[in-house]
Amino acid sequence: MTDYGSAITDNRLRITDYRIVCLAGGVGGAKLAAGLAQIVPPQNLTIIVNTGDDFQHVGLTVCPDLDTVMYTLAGVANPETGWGRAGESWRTMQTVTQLGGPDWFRLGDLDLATHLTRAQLLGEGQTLTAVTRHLCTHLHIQPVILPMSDQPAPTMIESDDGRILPFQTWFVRERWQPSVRQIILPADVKATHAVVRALETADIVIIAPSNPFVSIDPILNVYPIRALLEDMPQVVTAVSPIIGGQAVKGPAAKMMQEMGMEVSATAVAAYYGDLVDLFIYDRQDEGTFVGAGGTAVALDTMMLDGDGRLRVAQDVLHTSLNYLNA
Ligand code: FO1
Repeated sequence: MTDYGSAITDNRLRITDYRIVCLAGGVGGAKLAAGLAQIVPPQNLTIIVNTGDDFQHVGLTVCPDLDTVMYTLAGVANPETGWGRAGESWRTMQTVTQLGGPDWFRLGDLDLATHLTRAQLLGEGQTLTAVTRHLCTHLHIQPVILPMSDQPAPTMIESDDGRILPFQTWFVRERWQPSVRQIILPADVKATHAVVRALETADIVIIAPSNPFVSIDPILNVYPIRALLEDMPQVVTAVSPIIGGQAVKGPAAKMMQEMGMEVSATAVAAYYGDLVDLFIYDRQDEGTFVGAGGTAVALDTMMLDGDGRLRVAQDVLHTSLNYLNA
């Protein structure tokens, strides 16, 4: 059995020669993307981001996962919350609340500048892809960040009491407490040409340790992304978001319980199935992990700080390159 987890043994395998695509949702995806951006030349790194969490709020188009990835790569993300911007103030929305506006979704003053700029450019007829490129240019972000689609693709949550909730209503307003009966993804959402081209020319596709159900599935649900990964001649690597039976952040573990799944890296590997060539899980689960048929490698996958993000990105890339060139 090849030890894919070892450091690069063959110095012909230079990361800089490979095109990397990362599928990412919110915080976990943004952290790995930030680590990859420190290693992979910008022209060889594309991050495809979930837009199923996007919604209209106070007349603005809010794109939480795009913004979390952008802010993290720009080094301006709020480290406490994991979303929005660092050094934030809240005066505008506090005043909106005093004027009778909604108070359940906290938009900071600096963050509002992003939503205002996005709303203005969308209003001029620019696509979400073009608007994201505009924002990335002004945030001095070099890797390409792509929304999975330029069409709205709202993720809805069916709660166990039969309500169909818009994602942010479930996630923020109701603090992801309503038990999830199922996740409802839109039909007929198409990927942009830029997304298709990035996947068709990728050497390695990395599914980040984001929530498989509300961050990764909404991306795979966009036509023809899942088919492109299934037909991909190169390697598709997934990183488990579940470590030691827990989600590092967010509702993934609670959702797995509510949907009758075992809360484990093993269950995530089985859920992704043969879409994934290489499944990376945390060393904490080495004793209990049971593979799903593909290749699985245990690494230290905790990304607690900048160094952690760099280390995990390096290890995931090296493991993927070893697999690709085995
Ligand atoms: N999450 C919360 O739990 N409470 C909030 O008030 C909140 C505001 C917010 C504003 C901008 C933004 O980009 C994200 C925000 N989030 C908030 C997080 C957001 O709901 C999640 O990041 C994603 O939708 C799931 O990853």
